[in-house]
Order: sequence, then C-alpha cells, then structure tokens
Amino acid sequence: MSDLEKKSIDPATISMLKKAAADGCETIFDRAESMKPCPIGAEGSCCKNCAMGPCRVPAPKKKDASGDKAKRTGLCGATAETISARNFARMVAAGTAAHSDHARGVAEVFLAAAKGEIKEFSIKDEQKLYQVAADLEIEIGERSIQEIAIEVGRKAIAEFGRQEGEILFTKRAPAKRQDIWRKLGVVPRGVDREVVELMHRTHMGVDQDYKSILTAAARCALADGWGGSMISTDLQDILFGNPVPVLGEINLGVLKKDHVNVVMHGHEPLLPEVLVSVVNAPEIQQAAAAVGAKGINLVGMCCSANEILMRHGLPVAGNFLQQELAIVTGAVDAMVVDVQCEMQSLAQVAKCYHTKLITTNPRAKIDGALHMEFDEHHASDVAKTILLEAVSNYKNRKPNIDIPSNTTDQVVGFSYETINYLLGGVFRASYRPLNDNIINGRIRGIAGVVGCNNARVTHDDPNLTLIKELIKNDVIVLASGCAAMTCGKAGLLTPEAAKAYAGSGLASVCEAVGIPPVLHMGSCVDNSRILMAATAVVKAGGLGDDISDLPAAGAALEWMSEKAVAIGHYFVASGVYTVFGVTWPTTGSDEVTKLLFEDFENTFKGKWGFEADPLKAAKLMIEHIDKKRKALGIDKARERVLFDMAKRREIEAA
Ligand code: SF4
Ligand code: MSK
Repeated sequence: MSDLEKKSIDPATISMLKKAAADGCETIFDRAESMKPCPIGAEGSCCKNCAMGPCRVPAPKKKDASGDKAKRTGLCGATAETISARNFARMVAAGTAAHSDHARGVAEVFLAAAKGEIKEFSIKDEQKLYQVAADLEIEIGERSIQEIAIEVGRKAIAEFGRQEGEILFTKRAPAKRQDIWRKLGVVPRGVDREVVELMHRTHMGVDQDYKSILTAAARCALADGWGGSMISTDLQDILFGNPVPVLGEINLGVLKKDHVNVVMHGHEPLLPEVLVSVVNAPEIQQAAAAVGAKGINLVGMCCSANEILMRHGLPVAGNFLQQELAIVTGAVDAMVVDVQCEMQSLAQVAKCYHTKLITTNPRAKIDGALHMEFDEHHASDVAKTILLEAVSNYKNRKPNIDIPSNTTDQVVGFSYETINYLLGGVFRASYRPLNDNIINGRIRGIAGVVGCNNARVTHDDPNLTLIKELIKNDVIVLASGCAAMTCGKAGLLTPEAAKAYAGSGLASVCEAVGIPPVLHMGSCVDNSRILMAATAVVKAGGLGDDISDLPAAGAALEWMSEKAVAIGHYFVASGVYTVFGVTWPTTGSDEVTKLLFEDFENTFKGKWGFEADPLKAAKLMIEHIDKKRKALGIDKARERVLFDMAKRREIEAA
C-alpha cells in the first residue's frame, strides 16, 4: 500500500492530496503525520480542571510488586477513575451543547417564521407540524396552522430552559424505556440544565464518584438525543420539508470549472436554504454571466451538504476530511461556513488559492476569513450579497485548477416517516413489513452507522469496510453524517447496490421495496431519526418491548467530534450496543471502561464497545444482533432462511 493509499481509499481525495503537495499547500493529512496524539490525553488520564494541574495519571505499564495497581491521583486526590469519567462527561456536555445550540437557533427562527416575521420561511410540512404539536401536548382543535406553529415554537424553546419535569419528547420512547430511565433517575429536565449541571459536577472538587458522573452524563446525552437534536430535526422538517427519496451526486467532481462554485459547509440548513432559493434570481445569474461563468454551482460539504441534499438533491463535494481538498481544486470561489467541523486551517488553505472563506454565524468566526453575518430577518439580502462576493472572486482564479472527475449517484432522503411510507404504502404505512422480514430472518438486524472522518485512520476505510460487511450479512444499515457520505461515494446508496453488495435476504427485501441496503437518514443531528425508527420498530410489534430488545447495534468507527460521544452515549442510554473505533477515551481507567462496556448493560440495557478493526467490529455487532434474535426466539427462522432452498427460490423470484 502506498503512503497515499494509507491516507484515503477515495481516489478523488488521493488525487487532490497529490495536487496539494505539488502546490506546496499543507493539509490535515500532513499534520497527522508530523504531530502524534498525546498518549496521556488520548487515554483520558490528564486533568486540567484547575490550576494546580494539569495532573497526569497515565495507566501503569504493569502492576506494582504487591500485585495491586498503583494508586494514581491528581494533587487534589482525584483518582484516575474520577479524572477519566470527568473527561468523558465533558465531551458529552460539549457535544450536547453543540447540537442543542444549533437546535435553539432553529427553534428561534421557527418561531419568528411562524409569527410571519421572516418572509423566506414558512410551514412546509403541516402533517409533521400536527404530529409534533401532539407530542408537545399542544391542543390542535380548530386552531389555525399559524396558532399551532407559534405554540410549537414557544414550547420547543421552553424545552431548553425547563428547570423541572421531563423533556417532552422522551415520552416518544417505548414505555419500558421510559420506566428504565425513571428508575435510574436520568430522564432529562431541560437541555441547558443538564449541560450546566454536568459541567458543574465535573468541576474541581464536586462529583468524585465515577459511576455518578457517568450516570449524569447519560442524562445529559439523553437531553441531546431526545431533546436538542430531536427538536432540531423536527422543526427543520416542518420548515423545509420532511425528506423524501431524491437522487443526488457526491464527490469533488461535482465542482464545475466553468461555473462559480460556492461550497456550503457546516451544519445549519438555514442559510443554505435561502442560498438555494435566491441562486436563480436574475441579478445573480446576470452577474455570473458578466464575469464569464456559465452559472452558479451550489454544492455542500459535511452536514450542511446532508441537509440540502436530503431536501433538494443538491450535489455534495465531500465529507469532513475533504473540506480542505475542495479548495485545493482551485475552483472554489467561496466556501461559506456556519458552525461545527470547520477546520481553522481552511483560512490557510484558502490563501494558497483564490478562495474566499466566508463565516456567517456570530458564534463561529475564523481569523483570516471574511465575516458576513447571516441575519434571518434579511435572509435573502445576505444570501445574495454572499453569492455576489463569490461571483466577484471568479476572475481571481489561478491557472492551477484541477477538478477530479469522480462523482457517484446516490439516492437519499430516508426520514423515519418516509421509511414507514415506503414499507407499507400510503394506506397502511407501517414498520410491520420490516419487522416481519426481521422475524422471518431475511433481514438479520439493523445497524446505525454514523459519525465523522478521523485523520488518524485511513479516510473512509473503516466505515466502508464495516458497512459492506454488515450488509453482506443481511444487516440493513441506517447511516448519517460523514459515514453516510462515505457510502454515497462508494455507490452503496442506490437500490442497485442491494444486488451487488447485500446478502440474499436483505437484497430480496431491498429489491421488493426498491430501496438501497444503506439508508441515508441525514446529518448528525438527524441521528434522532434513528431513535425514532428504532422506536417505531418496537411499536410495530413482534420484536420485544424496548429498544434494547431489538436485533440492532450502532457504530462510529471514524469518530472524532465531541458530538459523536454525546450521540454514542444517548444511543447506549437508549439501550443500544454502540461500537467506536480509532481510539477509546477512557482506556486510562479499567474501572470506567468496564462500567461503560459491561455494567451499563445491567442498568441501561445498552453498552459501549471499542474495536478499531472494521471486520472485527462487524463481528461484534453481528454477534450482538444474533444474541438478541435468540432472546426473541427468532434465531431458528434465520437458520431456515439460510438453508431452505424453496425459500431461496421464492426470494429470487420476488
Ligand atoms: Fe489536578 Fe485535581 Fe486540579 Fe484536576 S482538579 S488538575 S486532578 S488538582
Ligand atoms: S459533519 S460531526 S465530521 S459526522 Fe456532521 Fe461529519 Fe462528524 Fe462533523
């Protein structure tokens, strides 16, 4: 394997890495070689929670002479367990805060739009509005759409500052799951309250019992999954439309040499939605023609891409590790960013070429970028100004433009409501056909594969290898975030992929319904859709009465973000076995790791796992799925499916 092949399995990425080197432009791939991670920080054994530290308590290489483990404490006496748990919990708090602050922004815009204060946004999905209103315990009766929407907006915002009681969407979970949470005392109150309390608990000299810290972290994470993230997904769907299957294309080849290329990067769909709506305005198109461009090519990057792809089928330039490389093509006239996952190095890479890096969110400024703040009350004006800025930069392109030709078609847009509809049809929409196919063994189980890219492992390789192995073994995959983009680039997000890559059982179901074996469910806040899909499967019957009973597992083998830890922890606290790759942040404490990997299964009925090798990770997940099938008494059905020739012919004929 060449050095470049160790960096990425994606040919477009490799060709742009060659170009970056030729252009003398440093990227994250170079820095990953020159700077190695701190081993003490990586295992969660460094505490810098007060100025007497940082205190480092690395795991001993071997036990001391008495056979006991050496007592490791910081200056204040905080044990390695406390330090490890605190570090983990703070990642959960930060991840929850990121998703939820995004959600709060959406809720504020939603309320303003409902009141008619923002002309660009209105209620697009009335059906979902009614559903969400009911779940927020809002009376519908004879009230107008506007009245209901205003109350939905107000109640959603109140969920952040709620001081007591329970976050309302937690009542969407299966009844048994709610009982488990109540018994453990982890039903979240308000989103902000849980984040603040977790930061307090992990302050120097507060909660110094690792079990207590990690239980509190679960409460905070649940405030993300069943609170902030879920609010964000639902309100975005009501405002911009619930995704339905749509064809799109992905990879750096979506950039066009003869167009003004504008890359929308980050997470919030607000500005991208307005950019899409104004891009064809006559004055914008005329300005583009005046500089000699054939038009304006709007494309996405990271989860902003997922948002506009799911709702408009707009092209996607790439996932997290490709953000610098889009600029390296020399053809990006503006990269417009909002919040999260935007590397500061973009400013430096942009200087190597002609790209204008434009920040738009008051929370996320980058030294060296042009700041053009998005104000939703003047949304179209701001969007047009940004597009004109990109147009005016077209003439500054340097001659060294090279756009890889790689693009792949993908079918995306599988919200949990859409899956419901596709499985059952409009008159009998239901998850029951999915359950039936799990019970009869054609589908072995369900896997949620989510999360980022990580420059410490070969770009796209762990996620892709894992997902291919899962679908080959008849496990249907629900994907989101940058992992879903990996699938798109590899051609797994088309119905034809079922025949090419899936096991015969899963392929037969996909072919009958006309869906890919990997369903793209959206951006990283949209992992709440996976919670809802899991809940719908439980409620459809026949597979137990809790999420933890399902033959299901989750994974994020290329995770890097604190948001990923929050997501993983809310999946575990919701009863899902969740496997991470790359590195595990509590290896400094055997006790903490055991609590998360084993003991949580006795309380939360879900647990964490770690496995960097994707084939071994797939094996762990499939073993877990089979264990659950056995507990449900449906393991025999699968054996029959595997060995019964009549059944096989029937599948082939389907
Ligand atoms: Fe060290 Fe304790 Fe301060 Fe952490 S809180 S830096 S362990 S003294
Ligand atoms: S963008 S959080 S790298 S999935 Fe959501 Fe991708 Fe992870 Fe960012």
